[in-house]
Amino acid sequence: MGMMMKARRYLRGSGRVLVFVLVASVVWLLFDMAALRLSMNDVTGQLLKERVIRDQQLIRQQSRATRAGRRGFKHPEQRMDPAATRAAKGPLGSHLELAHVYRHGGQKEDANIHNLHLPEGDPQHKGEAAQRNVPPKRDDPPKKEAVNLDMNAMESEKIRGSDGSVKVTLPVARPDNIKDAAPIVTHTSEPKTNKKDPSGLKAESGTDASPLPAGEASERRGEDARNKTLEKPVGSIGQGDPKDTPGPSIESRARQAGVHQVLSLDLTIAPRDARAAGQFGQPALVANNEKAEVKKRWDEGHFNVFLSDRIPVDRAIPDTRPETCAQKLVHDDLPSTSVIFCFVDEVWSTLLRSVHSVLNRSPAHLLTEIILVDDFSTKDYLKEQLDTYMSQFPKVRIIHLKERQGLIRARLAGAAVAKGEVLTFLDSHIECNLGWLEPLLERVYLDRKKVPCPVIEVISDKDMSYMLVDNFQRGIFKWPLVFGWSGLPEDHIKKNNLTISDPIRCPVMAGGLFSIDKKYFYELGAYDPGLDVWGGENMEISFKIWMCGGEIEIIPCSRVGHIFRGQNPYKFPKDRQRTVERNLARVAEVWLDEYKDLFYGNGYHHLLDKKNIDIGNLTEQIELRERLKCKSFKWYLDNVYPDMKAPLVKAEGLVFNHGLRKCLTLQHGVLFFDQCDISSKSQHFNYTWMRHVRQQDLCVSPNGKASGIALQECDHANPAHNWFHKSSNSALADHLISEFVSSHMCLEAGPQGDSLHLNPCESRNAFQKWEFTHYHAL
Ligand code: UD2
Ligand code: MN
Repeated sequence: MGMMMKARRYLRGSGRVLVFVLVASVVWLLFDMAALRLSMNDVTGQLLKERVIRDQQLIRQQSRATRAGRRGFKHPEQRMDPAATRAAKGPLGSHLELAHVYRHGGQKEDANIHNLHLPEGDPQHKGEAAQRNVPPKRDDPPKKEAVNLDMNAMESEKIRGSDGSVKVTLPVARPDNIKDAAPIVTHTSEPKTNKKDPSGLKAESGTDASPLPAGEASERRGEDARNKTLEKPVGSIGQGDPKDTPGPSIESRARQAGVHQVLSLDLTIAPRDARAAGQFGQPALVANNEKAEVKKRWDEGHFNVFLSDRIPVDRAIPDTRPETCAQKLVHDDLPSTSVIFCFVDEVWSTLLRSVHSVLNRSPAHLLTEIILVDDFSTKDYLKEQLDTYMSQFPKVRIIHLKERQGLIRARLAGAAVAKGEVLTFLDSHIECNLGWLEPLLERVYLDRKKVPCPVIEVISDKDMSYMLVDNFQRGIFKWPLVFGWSGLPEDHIKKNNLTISDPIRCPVMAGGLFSIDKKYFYELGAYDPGLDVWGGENMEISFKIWMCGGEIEIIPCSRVGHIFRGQNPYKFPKDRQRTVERNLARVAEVWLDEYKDLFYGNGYHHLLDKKNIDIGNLTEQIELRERLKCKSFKWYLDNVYPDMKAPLVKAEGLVFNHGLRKCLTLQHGVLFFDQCDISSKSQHFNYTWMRHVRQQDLCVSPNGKASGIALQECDHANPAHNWFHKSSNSALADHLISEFVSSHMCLEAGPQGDSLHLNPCESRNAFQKWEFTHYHAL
């Protein structure tokens, strides 16, 4: 009782306050401790989280490193290592001599040029080299890699969430495509519902086109659009070219449209017969007792047709893209494309494999249609049998041309009926690789005047294996308009900080594989329809694109394999060589301006005599160039292909005579000798690609009578104006040998310096030795 009283007393007045403060302090202390514990938890949590993320990154890095090392097929990031960008030096195959090609005309070998060896001065073979423009192959042996790629192909699709975590989803393939041993017939990328949905947009919400689980896709895309616009879209990857820096318009387009990671679609991801020949792009083997059959069937396509027929038409191939490609962003509203294949007498299995690779590895909503243009093939299987087979794919349309048009006009026929916003041309013996289409369309989307080409990889003509090619390769040409591949100069890569996945500006395209905005294609006047059958059209479209405001690029994240053949497996309606050189002459006349001399002067002199060739009417092509206000060829060389050496003359300056020790002088229409004076215009002569020794319009030439020399107005068709000089390493290299007379006659100065005549050539005669001040191309 007393205790209670005491307590009550304490709880009265100031005592009450004291107790309250005490209790409050205790409670406060307790709270504080709890809070401390909470925040401790927070800190440890944060630390833990960071460690987990770090570990995750480490694991990811390690697995990437081991994968790259193990597989070898992927591009290691070793662009600073010159060996990585240098082409394989070895031969591609036993009968293919991959070497430095452009040796004609005594030019130095260019270690960066990869093509086939051309016999010197034999233009007939030049077309052949152009045909077999096999890109430089990587050293990596394909066999080992292919096996590992299999494992990679089976790997689940990884999607990076907005929180940076990596989510693993199911493989992209639809369940019905994973079934073992399903017949090829059912293996189509065309969902049945597509028949009812001609818009082809159905895939947007389904699992077909999206690597995300159904339902999540559209949601996630919206999220991507909001969160990822700050990241570089594919198209913004720079290469030191101001055009490639994303301007505000692209940024705002990105914000409006939304972006997503490139869809790495592949319906062959779970091949039904993993042990099938050539599966995963591995080399297929031929037994000894089958070799005769291989040989017998070779000429049907000028590659191993026997093996091609044995390999599944929907085989899997290794994903050879650089590592970063799968993470690249592309826009949600890319334009859709018509894929156009032209063919004449294509091998059945190769044609089918080409078509299946497009169906299986393209997002359905971006593929308007596939147009097959049969260029009046002679094979029966390319008629009804083909129509029947393709009828199961609603997107495939076939045009049978009524007469042979050649690939150029066949492509035009395909383009004329195409409904897609973009045209994508492909050869009929290719295999499109994973994620090949979106990176191409992205470039067109960013700028309709960009003409993107995939990296062309090599499908071996012998064992049908899928082979990786060197990084940083671009398409170039050498005179006389011979296509080839060349590695980007190392300092250019360094200066512009290029990575292996950045688009590469290309002076010319190989020709067979590219996407182009359809309207832009027609604005450019499409192809010159006067080009026949095969050859030269890649030069024409390349010059046209660059000179009339467009750009050609190779997109390393888009890869397509192609069978490079040793010979055209089809007949040419006219002589093959004449067809190709006629096409090239048309291109030279329309596009090369004064540089056409370099074309004719490097092995095509004979085309200058119009009696030898009818290149047809060029009026429309020349008018087109004027109408489009295209830039000059000089502009093209200076801006697009500055590393190309294109001197307008072979030599120039004073023409010094060794015996006389004086220089040739032309004054008031008279030729004589005088003391050499470098500043004297009357002593300045050019030695041209036409092999003229000329001052302005006047050419030094035999006067026809006796052995005298005269000045005549220069004429390309007159062989009397042509002189061989330094054309060989022979004892007559310093001489000026008349091309006009059959026996070797040389230009000789009279001993007193008062005459000039043609005399039989003598190697030691100093009065027959001449020297120009500057030699540009000898
Ligand atoms: C390359 C190009 C090719 C073309 C050619 C020059 C690549 C991979 N290939 O030679 O597309 O630019 O250089 O013209 O860049 N075809 C016809 N009708 C004909 C002749 C050919 O439809 O009269 C088809 C042929 O079936 C093939 C395509 O055109 O699908 C290209 O012919 P190619 O494969 O013989 O040319 P290629 O690869 O040697
Ligand atoms: Mn081809």
